[in-house]
Amino acid sequence: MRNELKHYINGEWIESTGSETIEVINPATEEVMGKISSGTEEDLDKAVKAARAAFPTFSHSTKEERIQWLKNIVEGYEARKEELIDVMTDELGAPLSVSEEVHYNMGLGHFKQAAESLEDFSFTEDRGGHTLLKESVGVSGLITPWNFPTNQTSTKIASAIAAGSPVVLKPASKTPYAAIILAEIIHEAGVPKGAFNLVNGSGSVIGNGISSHPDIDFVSFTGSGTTGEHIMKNAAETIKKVALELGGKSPVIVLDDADVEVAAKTALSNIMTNTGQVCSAGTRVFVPKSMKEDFEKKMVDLLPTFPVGDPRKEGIATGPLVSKDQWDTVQSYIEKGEKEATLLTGGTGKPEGLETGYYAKPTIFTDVSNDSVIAQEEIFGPVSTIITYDDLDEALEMANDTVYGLAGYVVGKDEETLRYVASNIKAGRIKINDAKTDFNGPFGGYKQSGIGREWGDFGIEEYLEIKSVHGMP
Ligand code: TAP
Repeated sequence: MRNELKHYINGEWIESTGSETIEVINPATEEVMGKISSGTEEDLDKAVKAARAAFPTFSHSTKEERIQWLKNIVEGYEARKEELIDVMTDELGAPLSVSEEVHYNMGLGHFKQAAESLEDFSFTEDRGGHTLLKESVGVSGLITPWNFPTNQTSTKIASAIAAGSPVVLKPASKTPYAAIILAEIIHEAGVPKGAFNLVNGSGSVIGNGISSHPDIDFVSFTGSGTTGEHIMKNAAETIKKVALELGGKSPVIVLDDADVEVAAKTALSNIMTNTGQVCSAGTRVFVPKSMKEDFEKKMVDLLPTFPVGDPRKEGIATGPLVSKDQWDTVQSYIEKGEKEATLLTGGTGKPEGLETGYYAKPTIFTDVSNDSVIAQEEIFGPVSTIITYDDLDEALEMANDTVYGLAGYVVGKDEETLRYVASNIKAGRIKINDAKTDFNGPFGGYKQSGIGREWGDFGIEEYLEIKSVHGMP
């Protein structure tokens, strides 16, 4: 049992002022893997006070000091690689290979990138008639979800350190252990006391408390739209700056010159990686009518190349969903889909032989209408929807006909058409064919997918205020 009942406040691990705890469940075994303490408002208050006290010095730390802290974190993070991989497999159910290649690497990438971005970052700029100063935004509250335990926390923490903003982090209570290891790494890295604080607990107490705390200046939240809306309303009371990274229902546009196999693999990897629990997942696949039968057949034929099963077993690509709640949600969408569209493969229930654990059947719907529920609402599971089109502009119109705008994918060959699609999808991030991810590429959404951008130099800007000085001597 992994019982971690302390919070990290002002450079120390301290007991919670309350006695309540939250159980953490391993989604592959359905067993309790440990407990965390359910923090109180008093705990949060202590953390905010520590961050506030750290602010004057931390916000005036030099670029060189911040780069050194980030580099120390990178070193500590690498030293604890096996542990991080192991814990994310247990708390999230991510297959060991995914814990390493996706989760571990993304967390590492953000710390490395922040150090690199800082090298060229200017906190002072002479703009002719005035001088621009970029100063730390103040105390930041970070609220993170369970689907990427190191990625979501690391991008926020790395940017905040780079900007000299002290933080209070509340990680998702379903996946708190990777964040606890991160706190230990940050402690060892020599980050000044009070500059990083971690308070575990529920969204309704600690998350809610962060968004309404009068002494927090900025809230950076990643998670569901409903919670995002709640946070924005709370933050309005003290006119806090907010950054929201919310959901998506991103399109994959398959062009008529695309290789069918490459396109089918792209569509599958979008719903199978992290069991489809990815805000930027391409879950609406737009396919030319002439390609429909070939594409459907390829998707079904290639599905076994993403084996579902025990995340600790070698060769497994897709693990269980994170929780019973998430499993129930996915089941209810599959039920809806069976009424709205044609079920190509999958369906409700658990895959054969995987009765224990929150495993869902990878499910593909075809003959889907873009205005159906399964094409408009975020499912957050291994469910894909195929929508056919006659001409590309019609596909783009449907692709943009959503309240979301987080990401978009395009698969094909003609360069001019690829550029045309990339500039006409209304979303914050576009991926063309199998392009590699650049950690300096801003991440964030148009429309109801959010406000603000994370990652790299744009991520650092979120934790800064802008001041114009006229007549600087
Ligand atoms: P949320 O409730 O939004 O959880 C995200 C974070 O917000 C967690 O740390 C959570 O704490 C906290 N939180 C919950 N209620 C809060 C409140 N009233 N005030 C402030 N913070 C609060 O998401 P969920 O329930 O875990 O997942 C539900 C759905 O959200 C999923 O099915 C999926 O569609 C979507 N989702 C999207 C994303 C991304 S990356 N866009 C990530 C996760 C989920 P606790 O962990 O203690 O509840």
